[in-house]
Amino acid sequence: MNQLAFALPKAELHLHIEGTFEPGLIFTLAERNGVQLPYPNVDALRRAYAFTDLRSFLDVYYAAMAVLRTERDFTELADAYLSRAREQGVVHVEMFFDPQAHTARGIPFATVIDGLWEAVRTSEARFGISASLIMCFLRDQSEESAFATLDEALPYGDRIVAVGLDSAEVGHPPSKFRRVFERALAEGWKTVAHAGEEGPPAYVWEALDLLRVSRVDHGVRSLEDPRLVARLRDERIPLTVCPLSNVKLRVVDTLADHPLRRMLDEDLVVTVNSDDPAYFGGYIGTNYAQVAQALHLDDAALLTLARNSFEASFIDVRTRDAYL
Ligand code: ES4
Ligand code: ZN
Repeated sequence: MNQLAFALPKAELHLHIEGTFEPGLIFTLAERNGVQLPYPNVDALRRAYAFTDLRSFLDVYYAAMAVLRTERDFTELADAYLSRAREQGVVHVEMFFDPQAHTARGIPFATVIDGLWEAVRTSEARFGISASLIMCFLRDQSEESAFATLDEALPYGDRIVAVGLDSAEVGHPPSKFRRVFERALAEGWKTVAHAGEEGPPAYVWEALDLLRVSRVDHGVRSLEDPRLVARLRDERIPLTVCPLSNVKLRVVDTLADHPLRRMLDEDLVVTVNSDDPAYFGGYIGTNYAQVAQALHLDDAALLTLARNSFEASFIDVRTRDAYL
């Protein structure tokens, strides 16, 4: 076991809090809230984790969320993650949440953000992990729905560090949300976007040029475009790569085929993250350990990944420099 992979202090920058929902907690909340899941028990749910692509994962991911109903549910979800993250070396986390996946089911925006915020605001004191929230728009929903979500978030502006873009990528290019992101930037939020996971390099260009992203989530397909690689390197635009996710969703065949080492060799500001760890086979320390083994990364490479995570983070500059 690679001790350094777990012990290294690191920032987790690509984590969907709804993707940390473990089967045990899913069924506890289903029972407490009287919600019937389409799976009879934990074993049946786990058998549904044989994904063939992003869409097949998202179907299960959104189904499980149906049991999240109260402010307390959202607090317990985030607490369950935060209370375990330190053993993975996490000292800072910027967590995504998907408000539209909840408001579309009739859960008020305030329930979601108040519940998550209760965990996030007390995380540093309780667990020694600074935490912040990135609000994602679902790209397979309309621009109008994204604008409505942005409006609902305005009263909570200072609880949100950035806005992002996630869910089914192909057919929903960043350009669809150019005007939403312009408004978010005008409101003072930073921007990020999933791009180049299943979608082409053109989507990464759009995320940079139209959405003005501070970093690219996934971005692994950027390697298909040498001009894009040069741009990412020259402007030191970070990529939040999620190796175990890429294997589970068949973006790559095996970890040994993962482009992470090539990305490091190209001097890209690449980071390693866990995406939806309850579904993809491991949290961030496990991601570090498994890529180290599969790609023969030495301790210096792991250190580079951890340093990159702080450079790529939205931690305020003086706190961040202490980690670098
Ligand atoms: C996601 Cl792996 C991934 N890709 C896109 N959207 C997502 N939402 C949660 N996990
Ligand atoms: Zn993701």
